[in-house]
Amino acid sequence: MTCVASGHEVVPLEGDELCRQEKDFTGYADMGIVRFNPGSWLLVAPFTKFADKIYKFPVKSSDVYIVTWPKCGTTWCQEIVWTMRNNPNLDHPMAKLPVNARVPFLEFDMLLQSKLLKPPGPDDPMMQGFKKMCPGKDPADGLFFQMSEASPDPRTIKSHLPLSLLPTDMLKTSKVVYVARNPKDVVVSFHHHCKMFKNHNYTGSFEDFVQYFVNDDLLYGPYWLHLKEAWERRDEPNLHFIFYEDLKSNNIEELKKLNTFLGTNIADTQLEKISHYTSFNEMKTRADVVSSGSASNFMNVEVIEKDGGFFRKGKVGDWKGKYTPELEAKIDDWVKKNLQGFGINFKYVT
Ligand code: PPS
Repeated sequence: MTCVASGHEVVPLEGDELCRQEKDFTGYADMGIVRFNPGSWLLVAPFTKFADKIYKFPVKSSDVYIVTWPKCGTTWCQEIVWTMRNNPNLDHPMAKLPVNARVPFLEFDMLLQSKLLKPPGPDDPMMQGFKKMCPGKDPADGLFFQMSEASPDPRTIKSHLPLSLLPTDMLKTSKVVYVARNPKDVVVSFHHHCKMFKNHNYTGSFEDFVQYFVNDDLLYGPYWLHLKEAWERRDEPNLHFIFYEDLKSNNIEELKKLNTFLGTNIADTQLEKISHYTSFNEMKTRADVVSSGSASNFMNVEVIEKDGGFFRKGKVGDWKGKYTPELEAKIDDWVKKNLQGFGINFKYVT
C-alpha cells in the first residue's frame, strides 16, 4: 500500500469497478484509477507521482489559489482574480495568453497522461509557453506543476483538489478563493465536459453519469466532502467563499467583496468594467484564450458542434428539463441527505 505525505493511502481500483470506469471514461483507460483514503478521493493514477510535490508545494504569502470542485465557476474566477490583481485597467499585454498559462492548473499533469491525447510536440502552444516560463526544465517532471512554480509573482493558481490534498500551510500563508455551485447544474456541466474533453471521453448516458456523481465515483469526488472541507473553514481570514449563483445574480457586490479580500483597492467604476470584461458573453468571445490554442488535441469537435463548447450556457438553472422525474427525485434525495447540518441553501434558479 502506498502512503503519501498528506497521510492518505493510495488504493488502486481493480476488477469490475476499474473495468466499468475504463469502459465509460475511455480517456482514463490504461492510466490506472486510484482512491486516496481517507476521503475516498477518486483520481487518475498519475496523480500519485505529483501528490507529495503538491502537498509540499512552497506557498507564498502573495499567492492566491482558486479552489473548486470541477465546473463550479473556476475559469470565471481565474479570469476575475487575475484581472483584478494584474490588469485592473484592462491593458495588460499578458491578458492575451490562455488563462491556464496566467493562472496555471496545479495538478493538470495527471490528465495529460491520457492515451487519447497526442503528446504535445515542440510547436504546441502549451509546450512553447512551458519553455518560455521554465527554461532548461524537463516537461516530464510536470508541465503545469512547473509552470505553477515558475509563475511570476503575484501568482494565482487553480486547483480542483480538496483542501486535504493541498499544502497544509496554504490557508495560513496564502489566500484561497473557494467557489461552489449547486450540484444539479454542476452535474449537467461536468457531463458535457467529460464528453467534450478527450482525457475523460465519457461514452455513457446522462443517467449513468448522475449515478456516478451520487456514488462519489467521478474524478475529484466526493463533491460533498470537497465542499465540507472548505465550508468548515469559511471563517478563516485567508479563505473567501463564493457561490457561482451569487456571482451571477449580484456580480458587482461579489467583485467588491473580492476587492476587499484581495486588497486590490480597485475603484467602483473600474470594477464595473472588470465585471463586463469577465461576463459570460465577453469571455466566450475570447474563448481561444481558454482553450490554449490546442483545442483539437483535447476536445471532441462533434460534441462541441452538437452541445456547445467550454462556454456552454453559463446559467443558473440550465439543469431544468435535463432530468427525468425519477432521476430528479434521486438527486433531490441525495442533496437533501447530504445538505443536512451544512447550513447552505443552494439557489437552483435565478
Ligand atoms: S472547469 O473545467 O472545471 O475548470 O470548469 P469551470 O470553469 O469550473 O466551470 C465551467 C462552467 O462555468 C461557466 N462559465 C461562466 N459562467 C458565467 N460567467 C462566466 N464568465 C463564465 N465562464 C465560464 C461555463 O459556461 C461552464 O458552465 P456551463 O453550465 O457548462 O455553461
